[in-house]
Amino acid sequence: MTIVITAFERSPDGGKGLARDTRVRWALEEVGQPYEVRLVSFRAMKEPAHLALHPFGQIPTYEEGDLVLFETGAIIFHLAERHPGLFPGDADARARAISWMFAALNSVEPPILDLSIAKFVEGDQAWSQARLPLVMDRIRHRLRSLSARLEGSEWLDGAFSAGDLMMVSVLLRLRASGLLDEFPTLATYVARGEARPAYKRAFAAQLAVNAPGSD
Ligand code: GTB
Repeated sequence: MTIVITAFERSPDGGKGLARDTRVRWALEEVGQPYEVRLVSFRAMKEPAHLALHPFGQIPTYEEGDLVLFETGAIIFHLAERHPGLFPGDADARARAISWMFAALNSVEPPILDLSIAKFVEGDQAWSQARLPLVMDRIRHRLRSLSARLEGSEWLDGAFSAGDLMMVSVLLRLRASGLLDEFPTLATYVARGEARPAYKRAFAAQLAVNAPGSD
């Protein structure tokens, strides 16, 4: 059955791989599943055909026959359950990998999103500059704990898992802020994720769509 995901027709990041289809592409590459991509414009995302797939009118979505999924956490969880490569065989290790997926999405990503909102959505507000140090410190607070836990290990819990895929994907968004470089353990961890052949294939595939001049 052909797997079809959706992605931006043209990502605002110009191919840096920060839009969330990249993490789904990465998971598909890790488990060796071929997939097709349907590109959608910002307008098409809010039209009924796409809203039937994604209630909030966003990307990415995932279609596999009659199954339609949204939310990258759910999509990657589904792939990890159905195919070898992203969850460990041992039941307890699998449960811990799931903890790390949730940690990435619920504990680490929210303060990082706050920074994007503070810069790009609220940036023209009079109070925006004054709030930035506070937002950055909330991120540092999380990164400090994560870095301490990761110290001396390649991955979060033994072998690479969907937990690492999600955590690296979330952390990648910090690179431009310079915050990642304050935590060398995390910067090396992210680089380790990016060095995986599956990540490289996923990155190249989104770049082919989004790089300037790639019409
Ligand atoms: N919780 C959902 C998930 O994990 O699937 C969040 C999905 C989401 O935020 N999708 C974004 C979207 O569709 C794209 S990834 N936005 C359009 C809209 O809401 O109308 C977020 C994103 C967009 C662009 C960049 N960038 O250019 O750097 C980075 C991340």
